[in-house]
Amino acid sequence: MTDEFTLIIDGREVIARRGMTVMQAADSAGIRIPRLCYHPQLEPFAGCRLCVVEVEGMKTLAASCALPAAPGIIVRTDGERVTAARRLAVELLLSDHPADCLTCEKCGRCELQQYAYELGVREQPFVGERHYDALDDTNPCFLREYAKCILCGRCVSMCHDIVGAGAIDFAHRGFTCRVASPFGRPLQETTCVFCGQCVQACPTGALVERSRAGKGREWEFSTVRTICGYCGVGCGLTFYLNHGEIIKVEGDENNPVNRGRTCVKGRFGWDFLTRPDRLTSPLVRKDGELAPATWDEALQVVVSNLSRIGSEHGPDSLAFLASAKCTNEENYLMQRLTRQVFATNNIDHCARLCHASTVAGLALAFGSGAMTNPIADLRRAPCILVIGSNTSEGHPVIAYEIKQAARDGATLIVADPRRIDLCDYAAHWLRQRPGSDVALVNALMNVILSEGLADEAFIAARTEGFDDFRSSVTECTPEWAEPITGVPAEDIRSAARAFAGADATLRSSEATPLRSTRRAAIVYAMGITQSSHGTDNVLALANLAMLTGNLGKPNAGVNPLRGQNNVQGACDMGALPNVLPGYQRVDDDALRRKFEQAWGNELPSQPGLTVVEMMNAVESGQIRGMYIMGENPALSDPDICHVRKALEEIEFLVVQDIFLSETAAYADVVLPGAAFAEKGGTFTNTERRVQLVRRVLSPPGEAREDWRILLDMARTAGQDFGLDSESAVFDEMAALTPSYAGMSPARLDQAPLHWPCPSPDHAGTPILHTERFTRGKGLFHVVSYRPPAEEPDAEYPLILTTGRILYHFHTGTVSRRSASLDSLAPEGYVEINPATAAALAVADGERVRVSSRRGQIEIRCRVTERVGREVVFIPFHFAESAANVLTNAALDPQAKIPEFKVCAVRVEKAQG
Ligand SMILES: Nc1nc2c(c(=O)[nH]1)N[C@H]1C(S)=C(S)[C@@H](COP(=O)(O)OP(=O)(O)OC[C@H]3O[C@@H](n4cnc5c(=O)[nH]c(N)nc54)[C@H](O)[C@@H]3O)O[C@H]1N2
Ligand SMILES: Nc1nc2c(c(=O)[nH]1)N[C@H]1C(S)=C(S)[C@@H](COP(=O)(O)OP(=O)(O)OC[C@H]3O[C@@H](n4cnc5c(=O)[nH]c(N)nc54)[C@H](O)[C@@H]3O)O[C@H]1N2
Ligand SMILES: [Mo]
Repeated sequence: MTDEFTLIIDGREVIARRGMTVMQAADSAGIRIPRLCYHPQLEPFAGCRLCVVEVEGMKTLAASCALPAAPGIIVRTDGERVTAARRLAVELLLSDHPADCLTCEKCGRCELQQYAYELGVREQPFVGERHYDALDDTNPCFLREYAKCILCGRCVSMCHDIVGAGAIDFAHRGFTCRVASPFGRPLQETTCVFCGQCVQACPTGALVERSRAGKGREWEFSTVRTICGYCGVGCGLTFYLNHGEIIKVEGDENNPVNRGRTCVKGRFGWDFLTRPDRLTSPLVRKDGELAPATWDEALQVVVSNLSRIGSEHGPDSLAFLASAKCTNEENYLMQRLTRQVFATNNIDHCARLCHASTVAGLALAFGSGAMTNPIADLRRAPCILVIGSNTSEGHPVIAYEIKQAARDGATLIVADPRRIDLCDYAAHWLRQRPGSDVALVNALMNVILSEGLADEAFIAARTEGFDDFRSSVTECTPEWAEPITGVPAEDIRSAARAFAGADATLRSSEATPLRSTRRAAIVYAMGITQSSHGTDNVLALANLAMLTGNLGKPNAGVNPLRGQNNVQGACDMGALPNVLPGYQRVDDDALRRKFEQAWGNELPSQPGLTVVEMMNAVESGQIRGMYIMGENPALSDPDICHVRKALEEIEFLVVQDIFLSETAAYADVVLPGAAFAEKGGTFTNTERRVQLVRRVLSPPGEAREDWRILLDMARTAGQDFGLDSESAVFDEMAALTPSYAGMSPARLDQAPLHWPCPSPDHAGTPILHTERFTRGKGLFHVVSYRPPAEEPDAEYPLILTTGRILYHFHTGTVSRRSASLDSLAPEGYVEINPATAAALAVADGERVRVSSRRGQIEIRCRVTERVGREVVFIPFHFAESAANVLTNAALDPQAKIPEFKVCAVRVEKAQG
């Protein structure tokens, strides 16, 4: 290749590429140059002087981390002069460094200690004034001891350049220079998001995880690499253990998804695993109370009750909820148990509350409903539209990529009713009224069409249905959309131009050669899907991507961010009422027969009920027995007063969980499962990447892996599946699921793979629809704006929208049991705009009553500009102020997803 050249390092010929530094060239040749301030993910800081090298013809030594490699130069990385300079650098650092290596937490992993050892620096030769900063232990995640800080700047760069939090910086100059938060305030009072990237990057003992303190020396630890159990990003984590105890967690630098980064939950939110209130034995209700029982007894009680109900009232009187927290293997077994042993298709899971509209909408438009492009594509996308995704809180590690892209010149468009963190990086922020997305997106497309910005070639070659679609948006001018969405018409116009690549001012093609000005990626999540018109919203976004030719290519696509750690996998595994694994329809005789032959039973052919329909069917007496694995509908479903009534009334309920959840409290039998870190198997992340999960700990007490429980259950019911391990389950599943057919646990142990991966020699498919759509041509749909199911009126004048915060996960069963997460966000709240608060005469921090047609809660109010005047927001994580007491169970007609994002409420000052 033309941009390759050679240079000489330590007498060896080394091949380098244009743009490499001398340090990178040396690294690639296996020549190790010492370094302290350098970090491979960061811009060179060139402050520590440890990486100095001698270059022939240069008078002074040069910092190799910042020195461009050039053809023919002759470099020496060792020798007396270089060593003396390095030794001096280390001596100077040590002169102001506590010599407490023996008791320092980083002993054995401290890079300064290592270089002192290598360079033979035995004592502190310079005696002078020293820093004696007190230990700062004011935050729940990590300790800060700045006397040990060597000002390498890695933590500061991580915080600014990678995470975009900007919570710490260098303060003062000269001797008093130190890393500090603004005005030295506790980190909780800054923009810190407690991701801990600073801790992972720190080369000395200045930053140390709290959990690690006093727990042993680095060389005593063993490590296990696995995948995070929180959200759908699927970050690789490295667990450090000492004698079976978790000491700390770091981001796995070798995982291609996160490359060492994490959010606060992945890094610090794992202590729920060893809480004393974990379920450790099966419980069976006797005389009204849940009492410990043996596994044999519990399994017997479950099977005899479910079988009895099934034979008395028919198999469709039973319903099963699988779990997006569980592995692919477990979800595969759950649907096999449901269909084969209990002979019903009444199986569903939380994807119904989440991306059911994505699965339905994208299947209609493209033929398959998943993220079209990999996460890494966002980093080089010239334009990104984030609509209805609070990425910084829901998918933080993806937000790091988006923020870096924006800093590098990508045009970020945010469409969200709330002023979310990403608005700070956005060139355009469209604050639409909740529930008005179809009007907004149709208006964007109206502008693109009327200004001639559509990708005609793509439309002609790759799509159908365009003409009807085109005429359907001719009336949808920005002026038409303005009163519906609340977004000024001119803002819609400029965002549309930006999305279609017609604002070519910002691009820096030099720095990012992959960029083409016409590409744009769409990122969306619950703001789009959780609507009674969720499928229409998704179809509108699919139209927008096709209209601008943004499919089947890098740095573009329609990217629904999947929520739970394995919600993509639970859908792939057929934990859905209408499809078997691999989206093979239950009512397609040929496909169903394939499974009947493999399993040896006849299978039901009628699609079953969805989550909310199941709860309604309990009320009407149609569903009498229910088996819930790893879901907490008593808190997560809409209109929970109604759900709880159903759970109370149901004849027989089994809950398989790791804690006694709000739902488990209603159960007749509770089965103790194992958490993500206590089992093997696979998770499929939001970008369709299938990754191996590895066991870090043993399940507590008598708790069992969910897959084992499901196999035991089938056996108790007289059907031995003949499977005895996670990998045996995977192999059976892969043989029946074309998109996973080329995968095996052994292959995944080498590297994760994106589905579809149809054969063992197939490399996986990071980008979908490159040559053709799954359905052949992409299909444009006509979608018209319709208002939400419930609109504000005189009695309930405000719009409630609900969602997430960074520190908690869903119903809080795990995150609220993590000491650090709980301490960072101990209480629920309602966000109210200052003008609205003033009109209601409520002040920040006061308790208010929020009521809807379904119920009322009391909650503290947070007065903030994040929401507009007519909108209030409540995070749904807090059982004591549960948002879902208020929400509306109105469903999207196609996807059956409930309208979590819009209902009408009233807010009043709480009495007394
Ligand atoms: N910390 C944390 N992370 C999580 C989770 C968690 O519980 N906690 N859950 C995971 C799961 S399962 C999921 S599904 C994802 C969800 O991730 P997100 O979808 O990003 O999270 P939400 O907070 O539900 O809502 C996203 C945004 O939708 C906006 N919104 C509200 N109404 C509308 C509307 O009508 N239109 C538009 N366009 N936007 C609207 C809200 O203001 C909010 O900013 O997060 C995953 N990650
Ligand atoms: N108001 C409102 N409501 C919402 C939403 C919203 O935005 N607003 N979002 C909706 C969305 S997108 C989703 S995905 C749902 C989530 O709804 P759910 O899935 O019901 O919520 P989770 O709290 O994640 O429940 C998971 C349960 O599994 C247990 N668990 C964890 N790991 C394991 C395991 O390995 N094995 C077993 N057996 N159990 C385990 C946990 O203790 C917990 O009880 O909530 C929905 N509800
Ligand atoms: Mo979700």
